Amino acid sequence: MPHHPDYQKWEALATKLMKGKPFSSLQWQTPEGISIKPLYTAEDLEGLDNVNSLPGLPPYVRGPVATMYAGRPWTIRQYAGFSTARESNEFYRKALAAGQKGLSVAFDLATHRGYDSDHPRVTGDVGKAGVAIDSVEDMKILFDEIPLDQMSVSMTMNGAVIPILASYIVAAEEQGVSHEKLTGTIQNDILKEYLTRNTFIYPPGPSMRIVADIIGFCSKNMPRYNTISISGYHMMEAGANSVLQVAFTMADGLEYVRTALRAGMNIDEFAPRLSFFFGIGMNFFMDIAMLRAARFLWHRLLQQFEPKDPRSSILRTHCQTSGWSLTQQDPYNNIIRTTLEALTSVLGGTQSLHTNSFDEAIGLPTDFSARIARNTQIIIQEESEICHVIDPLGGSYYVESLTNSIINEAQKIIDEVESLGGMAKAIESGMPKMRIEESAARKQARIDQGLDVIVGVNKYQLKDEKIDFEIREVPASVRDEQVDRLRRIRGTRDQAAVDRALAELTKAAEDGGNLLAAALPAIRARATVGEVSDAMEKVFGRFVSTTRCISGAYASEFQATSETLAQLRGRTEAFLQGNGRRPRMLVTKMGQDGHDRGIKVIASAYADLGFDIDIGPLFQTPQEAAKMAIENDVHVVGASSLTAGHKTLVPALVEELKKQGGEDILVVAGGIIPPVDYDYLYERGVKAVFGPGTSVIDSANRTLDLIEKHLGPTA
Ligand code: MLC
Ligand code: 5AD
Repeated sequence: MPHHPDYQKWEALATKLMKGKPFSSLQWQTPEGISIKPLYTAEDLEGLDNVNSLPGLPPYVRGPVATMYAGRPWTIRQYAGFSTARESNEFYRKALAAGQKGLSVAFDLATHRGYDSDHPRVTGDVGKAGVAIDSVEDMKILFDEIPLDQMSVSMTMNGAVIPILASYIVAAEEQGVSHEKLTGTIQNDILKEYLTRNTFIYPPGPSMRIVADIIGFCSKNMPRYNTISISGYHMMEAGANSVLQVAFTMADGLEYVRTALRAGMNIDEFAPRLSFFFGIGMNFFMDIAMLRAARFLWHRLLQQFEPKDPRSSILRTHCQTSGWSLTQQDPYNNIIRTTLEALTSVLGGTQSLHTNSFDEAIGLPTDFSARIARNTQIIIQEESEICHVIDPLGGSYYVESLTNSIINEAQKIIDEVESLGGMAKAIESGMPKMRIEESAARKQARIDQGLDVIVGVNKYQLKDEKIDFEIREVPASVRDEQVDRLRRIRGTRDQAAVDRALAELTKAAEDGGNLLAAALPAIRARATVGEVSDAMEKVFGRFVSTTRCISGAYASEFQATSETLAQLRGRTEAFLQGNGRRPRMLVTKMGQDGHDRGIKVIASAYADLGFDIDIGPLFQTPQEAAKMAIENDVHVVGASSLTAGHKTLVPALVEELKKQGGEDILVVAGGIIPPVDYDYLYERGVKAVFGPGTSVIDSANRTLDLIEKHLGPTA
């Protein structure tokens, strides 16, 4: 019992207020499995080794730099990109003039997956979810009038990391900026792509070699450049709770360190330029503690490699507020959510921050929504006076205790991963993916029961939803522009020089030469992103992932008394009796969109509810999805789209079903689909659109209604 002199007095007062309910009923069990008490006192700090350090000194809990924001605030670094390089460049320059401090490039999915804009697999993706870059000519336009020796630029690129980083380096050369002056970050974190984000190109082995080649080239030639951004963000967005996020991110980090060591580098040559990236959700104190715990853990974990340079074990990080936590319903609420998450990031001591726009669940940021997102940070930085004191929550009974709990819980998971042989092996075993998907399914079940509140979605809903702001739409003509430019580039370059350089790159892929160094001449000669990717694919092949689905997690999170669950299970059982088989659905993601949290949750929840579920492999074309639906004899196809491909790919699926003799199969759609596009889809044969925030129970009931109506009365 706490030995505060007044503790018993407090307990007596509190017990009286409980009116007979046990005091323990005020304890809250977090999704991470941490038990939170209603009150923390000085006793909770006793014996904790994360308490009482100083910023800039080991174990760095209080921050990586001695003066932190008192000396220099975090970098306001908004992630952005859409349409052509010219349009994105204009957007960047306006943002910088309005107070943004660093750049962060979002590429389109065609670029991510190493396809030129004229490739037949990417017709629905060009310029949609980010900027289309086909060659160094596009890259030069992207940074037109932005001096690359002064501006730090982050590029979120993992799959096509060799041609993109090479294009950036060559664009800088052609600005007169030499390699050693470049400052910025390349994401270059391939492990989490196999786990969640899905923009891989090659199999894991060669991909890890690419990571090592980039770390090797940059640590020699670009000393100010961060060679990797080890990312937990995408795991959080896929459903990981804070402990899972930090544990798997640390485990990924260890795998990269070992990869670089195996490639012959010395720990102090590269570790100071490893950087991190965390996603920040709505559990305010949890994620403040998560960032503090991450710094502690990284420092402790790095000691096994015996670094001599103190910078080698300092964790520096970028943070982004959670996109998943934002809603399509009552969307101005998102400004408040993002403000809270921004405060979490700042009180947790981030080095760089992206704040999401309030139209997140509807489309890409417009000038208006981007201004509010940016100003959220500027107001915290310049109006709130928060920056004057370093780690202001250091010493807080609750925050320190929570920091310690996260350290301990995360360490257990890191140990588990280590016992499987490290993160690469763990990913092969499927363990991290299953944990994340289970966490996502449980979260959805809590939301669907109203246990976790989302204002405007499962509580305080608006009767009348109106969108009274502009929505960004990228026109399909962007693809034509890119295709035109590609044709011009291919028509004016020295083709023999391109062929020679690409052959050299293929040779480097075969015989172990540094791939980034080998790609530079090809990019200088105007080889395209797709051609450079292909030159390596010849040797490495293209990776095809397998899709597995967890079961039981959604249903088990429901309270035993839940009638909604029982009612729906009764319906699917009755369907089975009446039709001789269960309602069967294929869930598919078409185009290059790999955001699969939605389909995974739908698949595992629907299966728990009594549906037969097929999951299509990632990156299906409409033709492939239709063929699979017909072969599997499904009643309905659920197409999920989060990256603006819905207007091309979903109607194409309806057409393909007709063409291939599957006109009896219904099509429903879900994901980030602006309500203004619903009618467009209905007119083209889509039977229902389930926007973000739809309860799975509701969508399952409505899907079953559609199937039953379509089949007519059963005998
Ligand atoms: C910092 N500095 C100080 C200081 N604080 N100097 C004196 N006093 C202080 N108080 C110095 C630093 O040492 C550094 O110099 C320089 O100032 C810049 O500070 P920084 O803290 O390193 O900030 P920054 O340059 O912004 O770098 C932050 C980072 C980096 C290390 C986290 O990796 C980064 O910018 N990451 C961004 C990643 C990103 O944008 N990702 C988007 C993903 S979106 P020096 O010389 O030491 O460097 C995504 C979505 C999706 O992934 O899925 O598509
Ligand atoms: N522009 C701005 N933000 C983007 N995001 C993704 N693509 C873009 C883009 N092109 C943000 C969203 C998303 C997260 C992964 O990154 O907030 O949820």
